Amino acid sequence: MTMSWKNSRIEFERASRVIPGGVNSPARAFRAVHGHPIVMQKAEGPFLYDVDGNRYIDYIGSWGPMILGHRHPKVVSAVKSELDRAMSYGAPSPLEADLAERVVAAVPSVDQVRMTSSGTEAAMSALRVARGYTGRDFIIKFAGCYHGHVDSLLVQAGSGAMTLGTPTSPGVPADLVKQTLVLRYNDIDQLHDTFRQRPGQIAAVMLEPVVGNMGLVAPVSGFLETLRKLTRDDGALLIFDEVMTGFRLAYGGAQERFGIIPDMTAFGKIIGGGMPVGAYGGRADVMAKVSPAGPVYQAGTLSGNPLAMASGIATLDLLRVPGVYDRLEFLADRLARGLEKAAQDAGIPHTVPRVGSMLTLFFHPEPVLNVDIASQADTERFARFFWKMMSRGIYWPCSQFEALFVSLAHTEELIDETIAAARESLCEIAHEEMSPGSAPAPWPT
Ligand code: HOZ
Repeated sequence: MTMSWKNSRIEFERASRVIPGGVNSPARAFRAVHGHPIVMQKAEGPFLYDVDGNRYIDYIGSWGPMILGHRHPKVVSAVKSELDRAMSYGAPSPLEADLAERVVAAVPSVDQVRMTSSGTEAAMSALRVARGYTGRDFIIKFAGCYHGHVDSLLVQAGSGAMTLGTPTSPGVPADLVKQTLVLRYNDIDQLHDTFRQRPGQIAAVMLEPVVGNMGLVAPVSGFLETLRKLTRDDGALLIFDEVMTGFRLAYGGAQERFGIIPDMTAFGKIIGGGMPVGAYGGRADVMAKVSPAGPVYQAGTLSGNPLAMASGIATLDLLRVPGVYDRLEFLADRLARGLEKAAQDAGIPHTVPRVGSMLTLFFHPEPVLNVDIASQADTERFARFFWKMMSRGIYWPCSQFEALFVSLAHTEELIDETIAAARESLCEIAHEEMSPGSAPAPWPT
């Protein structure tokens, strides 16, 4: 367990002089685990390589997009051949319809789709279209769900905002947030109450149908069904944020897996295959409101960028190979069960929720149904575990409130190596906790 992170520290210090906090997104800052980020220089298949030459089995996959593993040869070759033609047109290219056709064919609720450059843009735009379509202003979101850094959605948000203790960010106008109603995830009674209290006022309910941003939290039976019924009866739109779950939990996303058809869907991550892409889509009559077909304005200089489209198309085509999702399910199940057994044997309170190839090892003994329960997890124990895994070459999400992503590049052997590392780490933690202060802090100081 002797891993040097000297060059990472030097690079991070250099970055910190010119970039706020040394990172271009707070979720990767490692603050909750008391260290500095590990700075990467190469990624290949299931592995990341840092600037000190250390290799890691990667369970973040760039926070979700790398479902095939890093640099799949067919994706690389698709991007390279597009690169020989153009980097950006600022004009339509056939690739945009090629990717849109794939999304429309795959996702049950989507008749039309508009490309953006990020998931944040997709969520933000879907919300504007929903308000434009319904002529209503109120929206419902759920505490602990994260939909990017959009003003009206950055309220009691999960992911980095929750990790860093700013779930509702300064800089978001109080007046704007008055139109955001924040409810408890999985609380069916509260949903009924809210729609009863505000009939005909709610433009949209936006949620992660399976949450990846407070750790992995699955919907309880009846939650999505109730949401569908209440929104439909009220004339509000149901928007699924499938930025993480789209093309991951099934080819048609969470909506295919759970059989619930929303009115609109936000995408990101996998549809760009690792390039900066988002998209939002939905029913034809709703999407008819989007400019220039309709009056709701939304735009983007790099939207539909040919390199990003080529990467997304190649990725989606590789995900259509029969057996792909069964394989992901098998690998992730093996990992979840192995982690559960390792924690149980070490006597560490835990729960390991999993849906498809997303999972979280929560240091909490009860099922995690919402952000209040997630917040009770032992984040200090998590921080110790995180660094013990890192020093064993396992790149784990740097917050208790993020999910692990299993890819098709992982193998049974790598999963078993990960479980063995977790077993050793958890046993060490159990031992150290019996004689507090006996072991040095596992994070780089
Ligand atoms: N949704 C991602 C993590 N939960 C975002 C990563 C980021 O904010 O950098």
